[in-house]
Amino acid sequence: MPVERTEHRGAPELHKYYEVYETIGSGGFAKVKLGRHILTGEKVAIKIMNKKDLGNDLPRVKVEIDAMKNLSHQHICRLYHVIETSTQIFMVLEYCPGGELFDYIIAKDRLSEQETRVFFRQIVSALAYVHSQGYAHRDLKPENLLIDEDHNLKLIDFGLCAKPKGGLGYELMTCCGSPAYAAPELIQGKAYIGSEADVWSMGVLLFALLCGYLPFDDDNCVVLYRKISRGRYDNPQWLSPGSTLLLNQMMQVDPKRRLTVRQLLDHPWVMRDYNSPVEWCSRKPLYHIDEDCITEMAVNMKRSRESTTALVKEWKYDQTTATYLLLLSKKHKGKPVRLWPEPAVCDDSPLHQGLQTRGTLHFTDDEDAIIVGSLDFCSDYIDDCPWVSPQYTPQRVRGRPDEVKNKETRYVSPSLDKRHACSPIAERGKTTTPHHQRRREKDQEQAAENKENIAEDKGLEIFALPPPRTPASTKKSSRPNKNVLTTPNQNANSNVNKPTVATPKVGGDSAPKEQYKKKAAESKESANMEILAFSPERRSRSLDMAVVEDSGKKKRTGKMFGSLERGLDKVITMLTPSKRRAHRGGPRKIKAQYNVTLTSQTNPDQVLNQILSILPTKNIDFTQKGYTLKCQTWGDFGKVTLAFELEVCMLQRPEVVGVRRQRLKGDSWLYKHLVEDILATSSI
Ligand code: H91
Repeated sequence: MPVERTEHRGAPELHKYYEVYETIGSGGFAKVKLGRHILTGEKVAIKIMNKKDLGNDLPRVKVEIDAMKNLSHQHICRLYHVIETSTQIFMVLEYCPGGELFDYIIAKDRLSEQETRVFFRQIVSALAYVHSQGYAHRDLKPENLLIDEDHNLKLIDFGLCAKPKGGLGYELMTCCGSPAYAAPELIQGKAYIGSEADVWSMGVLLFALLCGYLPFDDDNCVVLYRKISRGRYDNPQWLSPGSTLLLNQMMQVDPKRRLTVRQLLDHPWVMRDYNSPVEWCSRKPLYHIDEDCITEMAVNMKRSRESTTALVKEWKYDQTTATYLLLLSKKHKGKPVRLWPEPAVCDDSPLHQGLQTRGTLHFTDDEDAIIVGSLDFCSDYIDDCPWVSPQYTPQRVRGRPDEVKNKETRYVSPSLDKRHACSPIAERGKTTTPHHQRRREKDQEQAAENKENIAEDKGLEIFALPPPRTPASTKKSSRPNKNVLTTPNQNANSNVNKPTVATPKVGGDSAPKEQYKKKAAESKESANMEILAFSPERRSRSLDMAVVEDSGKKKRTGKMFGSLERGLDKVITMLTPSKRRAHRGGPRKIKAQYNVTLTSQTNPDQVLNQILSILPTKNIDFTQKGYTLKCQTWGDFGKVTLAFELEVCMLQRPEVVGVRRQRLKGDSWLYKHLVEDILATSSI
């Protein structure tokens, strides 16, 4: 059976060490997939780039890789491994299940001053460190800050960063970054100091956190540039005098009058509730080698501790680096510092072999996939973003279809793994010794305790559900004007003036964070309850919620790292036609979280048709697969400006239709406005 070709096919080096799952996002010429490092069992994000597609952007990737190798900080996404083939580059990165800060902001409309402060201190911490290492980031925006499983921020995308040879005090010339966040001196083409430009962007970012929209915004670039150059923006009335002052000090047109990051560290606004300056030093310095990790690796590699240490210290960003850093990360999370003690299959050293008896998908040279273990969501693996894949020829659907179509075009067939002929599926399972099995089971139990359920991790559980949307945003509207949607929402942040954060412990940045985590959980519960109480009118506009698929449906919620043996059975079952057909009948059943807009309707086909009739009026191209619409908008030069998915789905409680949305490509704010517009005009 044919399967869709994916970019990482024919990258044995990657599949040797990682299980590769579904696409979780894309950025520029990169596609990001969820993966698992086989030896440690840790989840990772794999950024996949095709050298051919990169073209002139290839140097940017090199810049990013070099920077990320040098930067090791609690608020910077960690690079673990770089794999380069003749055609592709894979960057294996720290996995941040919370997704982008941008989505978090728009799901909540805007953040309270207290929550903003928690995040802002982390941003200041990351930037102070980046600058201390001689770099300027130059592309600071909420899309480039990810939320990890502990609700901490991690800075990403160092492709535009600069390290002036003579130090950060030296001027730069290249104008880069996102215009809305760019400093006046940068857009005017003047020479500028990277760190000063970063402070401006941090000001714009701070404004976006506190307000939920941008201080300088316009569809017309010339007008936007003029607004930025003047540096004038409106302060909404809900901003406290302290916030207004700080924003003003950061968004000073004259860079010399702007605050410096050093000044931000102990700024009164930043210190409020903490009474301590931001800690910016790295808590993860690479020069400190962890003995526990070395011991575990030495045992696994059958090497001495000394030679293992020497190997780690080479920092080659290979399997050794990845194994060490991921073991260290396990240790920091309180998990056992343990590697999977797999028996060697084809090689003496499992560390260098990486091939495991557990679930993984391997591809043979003739492009057929073979399933070698447990994956509850292996169908997700092939469920890629079609337009990113050059081989995919979508059937473009225009206008209003009469019926819901469901074309299942991709299929994974179990076949013999030719490449690893020495370890066919069944035998692999058996090669595990009882000792290994026991240890693995124990680890799996522990992993389960540690909430290793992938469905929970996919950015779904750690988020606070948004507070009920304010009348301004819940109101049905057919206004196509994006400005209306970005109009400052006067009431959204009801807790701005009601501080809920007690004075934290001195000396830590995470002090009020704990309370936010708690609040997040509470808010999630209360928001879930609240849906029931919403009027249909309010429900339809109310929640931007993410999706957890109905646990009854196996697709995404199965414990990915559960029993191998059971998993193998499931894979086979899952691929049987009957099971797939069962899925075909109607829309997916999901649990409402965020990234899902609830409607007041109960008929999914009606909702789908309403959306389908609106898309052409907004010049949105789309391909339809069942209840999922993969949408695209095009720019003047035939380039895709936005790509996103809308999926009509059924919610359980209340039993109404929801629309899940996911941005895949393009400007986040544009996407926010457009999707809100589609949903508002669809009168659902
Ligand atoms: N944007 C700028 O969508 C548009 C979950 C998710 C989880 C991730 C870890 C690392 C990266 C992305 C992750 C991620 C790009 C990562 C790191 C670096 C980098 C890039 C990605 C998107 C791409 C997908 C991202 C979010 C940002 C998700 N993503 N969901 N862990 O350069 Cl250093 Cl491109």
